[in-house]
Amino acid sequence: MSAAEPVIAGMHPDPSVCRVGEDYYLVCSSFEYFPGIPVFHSRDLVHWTQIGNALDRTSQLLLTPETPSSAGIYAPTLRHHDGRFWLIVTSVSHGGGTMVFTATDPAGPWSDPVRLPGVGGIDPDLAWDDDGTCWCTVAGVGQYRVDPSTGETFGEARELWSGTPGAKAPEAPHLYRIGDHWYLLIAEGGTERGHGVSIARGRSPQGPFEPCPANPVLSHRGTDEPVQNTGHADLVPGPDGSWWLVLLGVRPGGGTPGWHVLGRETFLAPVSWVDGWPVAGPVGATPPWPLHPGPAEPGRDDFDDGVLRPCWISVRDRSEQHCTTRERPGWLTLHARGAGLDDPTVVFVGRRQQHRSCRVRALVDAAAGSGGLAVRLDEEHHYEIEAGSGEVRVLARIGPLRTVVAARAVPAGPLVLHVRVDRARELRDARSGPDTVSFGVEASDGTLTVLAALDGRYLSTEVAGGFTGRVIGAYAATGTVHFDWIDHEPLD
Ligand code: 6LW
Repeated sequence: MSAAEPVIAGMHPDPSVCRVGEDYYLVCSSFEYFPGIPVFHSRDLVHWTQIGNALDRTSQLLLTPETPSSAGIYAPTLRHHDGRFWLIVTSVSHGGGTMVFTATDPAGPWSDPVRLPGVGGIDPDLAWDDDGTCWCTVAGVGQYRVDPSTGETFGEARELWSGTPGAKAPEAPHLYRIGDHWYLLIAEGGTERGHGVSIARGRSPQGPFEPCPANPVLSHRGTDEPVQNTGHADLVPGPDGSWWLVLLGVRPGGGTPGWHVLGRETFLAPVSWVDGWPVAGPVGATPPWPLHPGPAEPGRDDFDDGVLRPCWISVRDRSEQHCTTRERPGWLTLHARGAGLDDPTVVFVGRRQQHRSCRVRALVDAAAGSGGLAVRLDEEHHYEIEAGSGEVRVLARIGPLRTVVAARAVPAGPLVLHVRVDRARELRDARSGPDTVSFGVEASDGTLTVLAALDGRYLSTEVAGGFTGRVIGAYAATGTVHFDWIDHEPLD
C-alpha cells in the first residue's frame, strides 16, 4: 500500500468502525442508493470485504422520486453492545429522521428501524455508560439520553462542545471511554478542503469537555498532500492494541482547483497517545501487523448467481419488476421506467468507481429497447453509451445541457460496450481536468471503435455538488435491455 491509498476506495464516506474480538466491521453513508449502508468485514483494518448492505428492504429504507440525490442516508455509527450490533443513521429525506437498526450478524438480516423522533440533527452516535445509560450525540454538538431499543428520548438535547471557535460545521461526533477519560471526537471545518478531526475529553460522557490544545489532531487543509478533505473519523484499537482512525478523504486530480471524481473514500491513519491526547497520521500508513488480503471482489459478474452481489447499487429502489436475473437466466434484465438517467426513477444497476483509471465493459442486448453503460454522478451529471434502434450513441448531460456526442450504426445482435477512464498523469496546464472518460463499441472480431473521449471534470463532486462520487453501471432508457456480463477492471 503506498502512502495515499484508501483502504476502501470509491464512494465510501463517513466510515464508522467497531471491533468484536479479532473481527472489524465498518459501515458508510449511501445517500440515494439502494440497498443502503454497505457493511464491510476485516481482520487487519486494511483489507475490507463487503459482506452486505444493512438496509436492503423497503421496510428499512424508502427512497422515493422526491428524495434528491445526495439526500437519503447520512453518516451511520456502528457499535457492538450487549451481544448485538447497533447501527444508528439519519435519513435526511421525508419520513426519515434518526433510526436505529440492530443485528446479531452484521452481514444481516438487520431489523426494521426503531425511530427516535426526539433526536434532531445528523450524524448520530451511540455510547453506553457502565450503568447501561445510552447517550446519543449528534452534530452541533448536542447530546440526548435515549433508549435505543424503544426510540424513547429523555429530555432535550444538551450542548456539549461546538468545536474550535470560528471553525464551521462541528459534526460527526463519536464518544468513547478510553482509560480514565471520555473522548469526544468530531469533524470540523466542513467536508471540503478545510475538513479536520478534533477532540476533547472529560471525566463524564456528559462533559464538561476540555478541547485538545493541538486541535485539529488531523487535517490536510492547506497542504499539498495528495489526499485532501480528511475528516469524519472513528477511533478503533488495532489487533496489537495500538489505536487507529478510519476517516474519509478525497483524491483530487487535475490542475486548479482540483476535481475528485470517486467521491469521499475511506482511509486509515495511526494514532499514538501523548499526555492522554491522540496524535494522528500519516494517512495511509501501513500497520505493523501481518496483513490478511482475503478474496478480492471479482471484477466480472456473469449474473449466474440468481442474486446480485452486495457491491451492486441502484438509484432509490430496486424492484424485481424492473431489475431481475430470473427472467433470462444468466443475464441481468432491466425494464425501463421514466425518462432514463435524467429521471429520479431511472432503472440502473452499478458499482462505485473504485480506481482512478479503469475499464468497464458489458455485453448488451438492446433488441427490445435502449440502454447501455452509464457513468453517473446524479440526474444532472452523467455520460453514457447507449445501444438501441440499430445504433450506438454517446450522450452527455452536464447540468442543464444534454447532448448527443456521437452516434454510429451497428449490426443487429448483442454488442460489447466500453467505458474507459484514464487518469490525467501529466497536466497540460493549470486548467487540466482530472481524467478522460471514453466510450467505445467492439466489433465481432474484438476490434474497438472509440466514439468519444470526454473531460471527466464534469462528473466530479466539485462540479455536480453534493456528497457522492461516480457510479458506473447498466441502465435501461426505454423498453427492455439485457446484460450478459459486466466487467469492472482496474487499470491503475
Ligand atoms: C455527513 C457529515 C459529512 O452527515 O458529510 O463529512 C455528511 N461529513 O458528517 C454527508 O456525508
